[in-house]
Amino acid sequence: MLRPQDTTTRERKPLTGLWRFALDGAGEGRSAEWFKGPLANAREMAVPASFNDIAADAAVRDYFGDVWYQTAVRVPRGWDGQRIVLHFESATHRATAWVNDAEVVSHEGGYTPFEAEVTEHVQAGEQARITVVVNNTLSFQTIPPGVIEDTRDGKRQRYFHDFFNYAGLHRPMWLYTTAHAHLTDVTVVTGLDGANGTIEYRTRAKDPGGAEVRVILRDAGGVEVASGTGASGTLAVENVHKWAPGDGYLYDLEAQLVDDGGMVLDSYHQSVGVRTVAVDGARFLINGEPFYFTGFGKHEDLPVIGKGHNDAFLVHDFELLKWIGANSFRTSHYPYAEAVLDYADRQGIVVIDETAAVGLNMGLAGFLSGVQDYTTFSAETINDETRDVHAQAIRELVARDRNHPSVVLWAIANEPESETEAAERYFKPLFDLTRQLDPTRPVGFVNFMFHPYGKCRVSQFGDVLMLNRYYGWYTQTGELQAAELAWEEELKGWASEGKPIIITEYGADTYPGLHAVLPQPWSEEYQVAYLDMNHRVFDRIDAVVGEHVWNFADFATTSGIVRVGGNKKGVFTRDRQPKAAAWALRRRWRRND
Ligand code: GCB
Repeated sequence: MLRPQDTTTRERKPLTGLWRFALDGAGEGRSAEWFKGPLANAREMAVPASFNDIAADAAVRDYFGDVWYQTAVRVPRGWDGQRIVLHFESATHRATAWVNDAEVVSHEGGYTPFEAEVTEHVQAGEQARITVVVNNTLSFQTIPPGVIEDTRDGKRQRYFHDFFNYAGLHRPMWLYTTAHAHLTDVTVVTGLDGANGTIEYRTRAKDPGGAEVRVILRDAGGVEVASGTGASGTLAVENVHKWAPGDGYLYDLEAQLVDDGGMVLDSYHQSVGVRTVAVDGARFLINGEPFYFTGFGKHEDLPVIGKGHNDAFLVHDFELLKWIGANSFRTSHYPYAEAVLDYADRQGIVVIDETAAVGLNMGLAGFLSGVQDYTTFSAETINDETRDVHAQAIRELVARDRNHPSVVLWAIANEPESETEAAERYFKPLFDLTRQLDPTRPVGFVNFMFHPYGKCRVSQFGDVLMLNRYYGWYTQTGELQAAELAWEEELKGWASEGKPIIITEYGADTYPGLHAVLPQPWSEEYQVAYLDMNHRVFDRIDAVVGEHVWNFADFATTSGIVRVGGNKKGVFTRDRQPKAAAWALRRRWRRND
């Protein structure tokens, strides 16, 4: 699937704005065919946004089940004779859409795009009614998983991850056109040979007839530097300007479908950053040079709009990354909006790209939200069907993000159970699948502190070890010396495996404005002392090739006695004000500036 764009042959129209919106608590909308007319009893709802915090209403915030969105759009007059497509950048966690009375598409999974051709259901110049039913329920067969439990107060959605289950239409939606003969896919793989670069490209097309593919590569100044013909091929660039951390240099590859008469039927632009990624022993190499990750696990999480994409915060967050000296982040715990990856490409920020497979660990469940006891992997809980859904989530992530130079590593799950044979059986095929889909990037998963060195049975499959550790917070709380000893001991064990280690999470909840002369947990001083302790350990172990503090900013979670107004491990508050730790990190990460 190609992302909608405006080119000489394609046009798009955003479907963002205020939509009609209704909860469907009784679950009757589908059988009552609510899509067949104006939604009754609807309120207005912003798109893109999570619906949960927009209404000041607990019934909306904690709702699970079907919600309905509807808008009317006038199809541009000039679109007659074109192929017209309805495109969703995401719908969390699943959706079905109708155009006028016709059902056009359904999709499972809350963070990847989907689309449907709607040419035969709309008419240029006329209005079309678009209705979408979005469902946010989580079960043991969804990624991420969850469960509905009976309580004295009725049914409740529980889940096993530590962030609020924001839902809705979080990202932009589009109507767009292509010609009937059109490109359906463009893939690029880049290589380096000394000062020269190579770009292998592959294209696919639908109904091309006799048309042929032509590609033109232009540099950032728009000057043509290479060209080729054929559905696939390799372009060479002499004295290539590499994409590198801190230098988001991009070429533009224009792929065209050209008919016998030389007419361009379709034109699509793919940005290309020429770089290589490799693991060599315990080193992580970008362009053949050792790379050390500094940065954060983040969230898509904002006041009012929840996981709604917002360009102002996108730019602001990257400014803060630069201010603090971060060169990278992880898309914890789901694929982020495509605009985020595009921006990371342009800014030269490195990304660890993660699926939404978070919370496949019943050991954690009770701790976070007091849910009942379950076995993680069993016929009734996480099973083969879940793995199929997980595999599909990996396929869609790789298909969506494989052309981004910023993405250097796939994280196929966060903190799953990994000590058991069942876990080993569950994960082995998913690692194989990821490597088959993308042989050019290392693959890993993020290991949980209670499946430590010597016990984990899944890390054997990873090219890189990614560890989340909270010595001095969840264990040895307030006892940083004891934490330092225990942490170094475990890390030395991992280092003996000879793989690069990225500390994908370490952090301490910190209430902004709480101070203590003798650093006490929750104070700003403790967060600084805790990070210093971690850094002393990392600096003593060569195999550590990265440090991602948990978290960039405070974020919303479910209620629980371990959370005070959400998770407070942010180095910035939820509204992006620095805690003392932000200044301390800036001193460490920018010490060579
Ligand atoms: C973790 C999880 C993350 C949590 C964090 C915490 O290990 O990966 O989702 O928010 O710990 O703060 O407990």
